[in-house]
Amino acid sequence: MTSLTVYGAPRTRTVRTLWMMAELGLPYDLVPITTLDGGNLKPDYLAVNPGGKVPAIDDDGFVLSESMAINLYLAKKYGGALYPGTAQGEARAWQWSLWAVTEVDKTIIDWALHSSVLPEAERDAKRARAARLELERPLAVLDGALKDEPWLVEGRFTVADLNAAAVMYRALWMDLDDKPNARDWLHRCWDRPAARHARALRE
Ligand SMILES: N[C@@H](CCC(=O)N[C@@H](CS)C(=O)NCC(=O)O)C(=O)O
Repeated sequence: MTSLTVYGAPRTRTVRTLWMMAELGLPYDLVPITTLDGGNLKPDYLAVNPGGKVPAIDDDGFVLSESMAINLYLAKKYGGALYPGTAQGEARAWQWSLWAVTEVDKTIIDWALHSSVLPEAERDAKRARAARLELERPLAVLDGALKDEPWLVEGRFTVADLNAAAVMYRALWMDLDDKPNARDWLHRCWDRPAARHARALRE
């Protein structure tokens, strides 16, 4: 019996790992590491992830950080059909995961912070508008990829969808009416029972 530990807190990017864990239905321990009290920078946690960021996992002694890599690893090892079945499908899952963290992650958080999350006095409407504008191209790419397909890879829900939709969590509150394929896909992903569970932990 392997032992799996997740380090982090649901209100952070750890929610991406918690969603995957819920999809897998495996038992795991959650070690609460929060950035609010600086727990992520304490020596005990820096020994797990020297970068001091959450999430990280320990799978029976194999320690891994980076939310996208964690989910790709977990899906490949434990996920069955959650992991694409061909080399091309696998490469697409990497593509969408890297797309999500390089093209979307920071910008969508910036958009969320300055359009709704920060106290009103700290919001910068210009920054929110700039972030939304920057998201236009990646969102159009996503919308186009989903034009004739309900899922990103191999015609079924896989880690590619999970990773991309998890990074796009904040877009659940974005007006995507001009990107209906992306909008419907995002809600399809987050409507899954495992996603709802992770979201309930987060919210
Ligand atoms: N690329 C990393 C980013 C992780 C990340 O930035 N996590 C935030 C919490 S949401 C964190 O730990 N921040 C602490 C810090 O920057 O000191 C991933 O996807 O896992």
